[in-house]
Amino acid sequence: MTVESSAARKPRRSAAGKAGTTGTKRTTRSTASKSTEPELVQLLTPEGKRVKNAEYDAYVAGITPEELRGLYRDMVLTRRFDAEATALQRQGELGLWASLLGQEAAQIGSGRATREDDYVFPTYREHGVAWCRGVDPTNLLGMFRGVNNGGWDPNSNNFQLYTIVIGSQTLHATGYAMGITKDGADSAVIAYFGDGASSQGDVAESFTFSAVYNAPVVFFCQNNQWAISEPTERQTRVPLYQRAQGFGFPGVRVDGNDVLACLAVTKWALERARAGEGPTLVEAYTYRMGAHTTSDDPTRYRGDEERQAWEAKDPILRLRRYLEASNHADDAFFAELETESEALGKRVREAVRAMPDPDHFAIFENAYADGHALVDEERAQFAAYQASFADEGGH
Ligand SMILES: Cc1ncc(C[n+]2csc(CCOP(=O)(O)OP(=O)(O)O)c2C)c(N)n1
Ligand SMILES: [Mg+2]
Repeated sequence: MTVESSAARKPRRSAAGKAGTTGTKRTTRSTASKSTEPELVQLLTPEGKRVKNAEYDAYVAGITPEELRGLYRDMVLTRRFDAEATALQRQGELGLWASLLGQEAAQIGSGRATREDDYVFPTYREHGVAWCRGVDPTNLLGMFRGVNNGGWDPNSNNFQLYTIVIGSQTLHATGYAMGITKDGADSAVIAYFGDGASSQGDVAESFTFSAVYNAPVVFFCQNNQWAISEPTERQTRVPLYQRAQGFGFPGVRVDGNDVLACLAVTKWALERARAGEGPTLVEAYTYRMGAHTTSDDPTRYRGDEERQAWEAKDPILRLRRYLEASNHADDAFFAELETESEALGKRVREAVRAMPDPDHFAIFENAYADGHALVDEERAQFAAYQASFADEGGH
């Protein structure tokens, strides 16, 4: 298998798509200033008003009230699950948790845009995308409890394991996307990463490779304004979506707190990929409402005013306003969802507490297929350490 063959690959379908393969005509303002409101694709205002968009309306034109309620349900249940996980960490049941609070629209919109046969490469924060892919939320918690090394079979839902090595999954996604074109597959790949990750060499390399090999991959960057304590200004002097232009593929900035816009833009980008038109960079402009992880204290590096400004753009609230104003959901729907949320919280709590502790020595078996002298030494050291606890009986 040579990489040259995919470079010569022709678009699999001749559909021209809506955009060329270069340029950033959708969103044109060029400023690194955070104080300037960025130009972005928006279909629902923070007040829940539907606004027309000539380029992207078509991608959500057929959406039914039931599907809109479904998006709302996805976001509410994801937020509930996330809150439960944060609480479980505080209660000592999890070692760590990375909350997605505030990013529900970016994740549910993009996640629901994927097709079953598409393949998803997440970071460690994509709990909403996992939900859309059908990964049971309780499975996300094993690694954070320290009882397993992942928690789900990536190929069951085409949802890779969480990746902590910042940006590395964009290379995995690119390689995978180059591979599926050789298989003649008509599916696409989506790689999630953050604003901080955009500074990693891996991300730049994946942009180069995917562009020159015309790989069917969507780079979905959730710009949540922070990389732990570093603001986006420390990552880039231009809006992130504009980076794509230099690599020769389109970049779009979408309102990451608008689930409809995220759905529409991601559908467009995935369709481009499937049609053989190569990669797209989607920058979902959003906000990390909580701490980076439960080990972080954001009050040390950012003020309350910023959070308050973003609370007014809450992704769940704006869809609720739209559903209510358009009579697409009644009180009974919201009440039932509240009951369902509570049941989910309870199920997650119980599942976590029931997770069996792993064999303490299993970790040594996962490093090398055929063993290694250094690992043998470390295993022996660990065994001696364990044995030093008399009441533990050596384990
Ligand atoms: C290669 C690498 N460098 C550094 C880290 C430590 N680290 C963990 S999360 C993080 C910030 C990531 O920020 P961003 O990409 O914006 O994603 P977010 O956490 O905001 O979702 C860093 C530097 C890491 N995990 N991997
Ligand atoms: Mg970030």
